Amino acid sequence: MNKLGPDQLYATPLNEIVDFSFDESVVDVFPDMINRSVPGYSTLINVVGVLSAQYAQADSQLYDLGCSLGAVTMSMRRRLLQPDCTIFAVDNSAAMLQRCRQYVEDDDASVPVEFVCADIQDVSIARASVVVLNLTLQFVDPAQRQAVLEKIYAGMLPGGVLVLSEKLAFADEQAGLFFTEMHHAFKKANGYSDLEVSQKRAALEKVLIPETREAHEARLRDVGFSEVRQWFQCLNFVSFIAVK
Ligand code: GEK
Repeated sequence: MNKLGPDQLYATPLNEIVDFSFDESVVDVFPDMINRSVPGYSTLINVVGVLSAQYAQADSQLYDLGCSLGAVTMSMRRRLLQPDCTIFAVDNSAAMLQRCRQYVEDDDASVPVEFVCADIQDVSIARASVVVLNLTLQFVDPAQRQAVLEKIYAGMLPGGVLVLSEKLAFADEQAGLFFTEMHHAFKKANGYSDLEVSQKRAALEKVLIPETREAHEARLRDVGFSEVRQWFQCLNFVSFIAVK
């Protein structure tokens, strides 16, 4: 078993900040990184499992798109009560998916999990009762996001749900400044230095592109979802549930 460790990827000054990628160096520090960087992450993971159990349908498929180390997959898997379901854990980082597979196989829940190393833009979705995009759509080219959601919608069963969690941008400048400052304070309270926060921000600048709440809600409705609700917010991180 590989050892997990503290996230120190940006702790020393770097000559050049390259675009962030989910490579081998990130895998070992990922749980520490995401817990210290995303306010409310553990609540998100726990409640996504609860929501999934409510909406999962017998003999259907559940998708964890951008699964990283499988936190959502495990939360869904442990709570699922409906028979004959399969969970698809999808990520385009081979390093992430390999470790995810190891964790899921070490877990003793019984729902079958299929591991798919692919871009979520290319993966096919079928007979889906639950699809989760937990902090993943924000890494997809904004011009491709509508097509990804349309493909997901088309592969969902009536009454199925999409759970979409994202970092938010704000149209209002004051709100944007407030949430940026508070998110920075959250990271500092979790032990990151100013240098770490600023180097990480530079590495993510072209890679993680947040959109506003209004843009997300409008796109989900445009794609066809009949009910769209925001069920979670902690600082500048939100989650929506959209029902087909
Ligand atoms: C969690 N959901 O712990 N196709 C497939 N995977 C992708 C793509 C893509 N186009 N783009 C990014 N990824 C997880 C957290 S992390 C969020 C999700 C974060 C993958 C990427 O490899 C990474 O594993 C994940 O999406 C984003 O609940 O680190 O801020």
